[in-house]
Amino acid sequence: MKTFKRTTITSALPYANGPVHIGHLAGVYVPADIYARYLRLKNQEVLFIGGSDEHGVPITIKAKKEGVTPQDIVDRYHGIIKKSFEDFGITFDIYSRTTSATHRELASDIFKTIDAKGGFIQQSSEQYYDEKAQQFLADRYITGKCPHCGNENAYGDQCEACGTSLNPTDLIQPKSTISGSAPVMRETRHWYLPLDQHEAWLRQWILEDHKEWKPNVYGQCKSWLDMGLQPRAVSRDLDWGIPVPAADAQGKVLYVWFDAPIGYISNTKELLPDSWETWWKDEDTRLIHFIGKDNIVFHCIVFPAMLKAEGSFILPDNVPANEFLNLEGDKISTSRNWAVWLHEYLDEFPGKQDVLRYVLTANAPETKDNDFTWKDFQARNNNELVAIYGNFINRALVLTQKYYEGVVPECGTLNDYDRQTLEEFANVKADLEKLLDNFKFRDAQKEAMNLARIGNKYLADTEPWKLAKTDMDRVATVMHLSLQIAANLAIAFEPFLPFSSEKLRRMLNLSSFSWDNLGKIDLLPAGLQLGTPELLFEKIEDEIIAAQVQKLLDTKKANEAAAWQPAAVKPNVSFDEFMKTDIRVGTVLECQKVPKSDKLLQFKIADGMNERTILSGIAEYYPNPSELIGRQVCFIANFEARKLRGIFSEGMILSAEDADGKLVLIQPSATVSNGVEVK
Ligand code: B3M
Ligand code: ZN
Repeated sequence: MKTFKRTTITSALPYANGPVHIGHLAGVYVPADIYARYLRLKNQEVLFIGGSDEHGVPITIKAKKEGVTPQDIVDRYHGIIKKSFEDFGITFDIYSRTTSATHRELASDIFKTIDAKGGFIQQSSEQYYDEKAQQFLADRYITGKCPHCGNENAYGDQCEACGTSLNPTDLIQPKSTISGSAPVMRETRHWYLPLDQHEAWLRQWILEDHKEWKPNVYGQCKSWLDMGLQPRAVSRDLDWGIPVPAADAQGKVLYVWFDAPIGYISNTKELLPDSWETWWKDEDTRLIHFIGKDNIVFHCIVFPAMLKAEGSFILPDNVPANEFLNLEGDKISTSRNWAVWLHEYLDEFPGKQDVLRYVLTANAPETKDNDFTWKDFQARNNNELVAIYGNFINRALVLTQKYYEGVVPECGTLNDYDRQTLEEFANVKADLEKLLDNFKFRDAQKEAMNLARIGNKYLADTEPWKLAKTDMDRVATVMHLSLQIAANLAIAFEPFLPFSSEKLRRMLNLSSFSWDNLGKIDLLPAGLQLGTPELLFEKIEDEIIAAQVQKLLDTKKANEAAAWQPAAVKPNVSFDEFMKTDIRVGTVLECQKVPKSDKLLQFKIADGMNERTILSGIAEYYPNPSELIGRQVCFIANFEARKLRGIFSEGMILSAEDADGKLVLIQPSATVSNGVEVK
């Protein structure tokens, strides 16, 4: 294994067309931050680069929808995203953006260098053009009928009804979303990166030289390479992006996936105008990309091919991509608002950044898609953070306060049980390193929690509160060791739970705070005055969780209502057939719930001739049935009588069923005589 002098860590640049949610955090930013913090604690040279991806078609579509400019959109979301990351303690050395001047210039320069070296080919192709709007249409700007499922509103790249990915030419009766007119085919020329020419070295570099990459990453690369690589267009006909720096490039910009990864480099350059090249060109620098699985091909194949074509850059040493995080069993979706947004979480759980960081790492989708549920969130908080880690720290500090006024007591002679406990955590440092070095953050966090378990068990077994009655020497030793374990926890958890570690560090008055100290038992000298004990974590009650679950249920309902479509019309009936159904108006005389039934209401109706009893399954929509007394309703008078729950129902009362399934009674718009016919 080659040793490196420094590490450049990048994390995917989120599109600045919406806020960030727990899926982003779990898949990319928390792992990248854990890694960056870990290396810094080890006193290694690290640079952690982030930023917003501010080009691309979705941003222009969002702008158009809102009647603002794309710049307005990215300004808004860049700010929100940047703040969310700061709030969650993601320690970027810089968080910049791809609309910066530095980026624009560097992306242009890299394009020019590759172009000058003959690293691109140009190809013509036919693409849809909107003659009315006088512009070429990106795939997303074309809608039409899906050839697979018949959905009338499929997009040029995908049908959202059946999930099939499409080409714009697959659409039946395509339409431009800009002018509404039917687009025509027109020839256009673009620059392509001839990936086919890079295939041989990519095969060697990934499949032979990087067998250590995560199986999900390696496997995806292998299947791309085995399918054979094709030239990829790196320019687009669009008016939002970085203009293609070449002759005859009017109206063309760099494809967003060409400029975005260069953002890593330009953000480094913005931060370190004089030394940025050390982080990107020196063979002693190790480059690590943290991304989600949908970005693997761009980071493992396309971007390396760009860097190679340019000629002066290093290639990534590893790309620890994660799979996806689902939310309560469903795919996270921005358009369906099926997400836990970071800025909303912080409003609703102020100060609880570490709880989310903990849960997301405990459930990180490292090897397969994983699920976030609020119940699990609560359980991990209450049963792990509070009951194990928090409880141990609290007992250690409160007892020290009680017996020694918060001063670290002298350690006496260790007994066998002390030694056995110390042995158990002697390996923590090595174990943690092995996991962290291999991007196994879930297991690493578990290991840190095990250390807290050891501490908890030590206190539970030694019971210093009982010893205090008989043997204060022994209490001193137990508390001394417990406090050393607490200090170790502050270090071990720092990459994962930085806010709590900071708090704990203050409470322990812990000055030597580095990874090297992990596993030592002399971190807090006897005589040291500790700070005031505070709770590290607090229990989260059922109501709080129920409210979050309800919020998601409301979202689901709203989505269903938005997606609602009227049922297809039934086959025609003749006038005579219709007249066979005898619909009449009557007045409600009595109305109550049928005992032991959630659904049924029992009505007594004045039907103009007599009174009749009708049962209707609308109880859940009318919680106060007596309110209905005196109302007029429509009912089918010649509906065959049926016995329900031992009661004869003589007719059927008419209701309309709303999009969300709710039933509402049909009532004449003015009072009429009981018994009149509805026709
Ligand atoms: N913006 C896609 C994404 O947010 C893209 C990543 C760019 S990384 C250079 O998933
Ligand atoms: Zn379809």
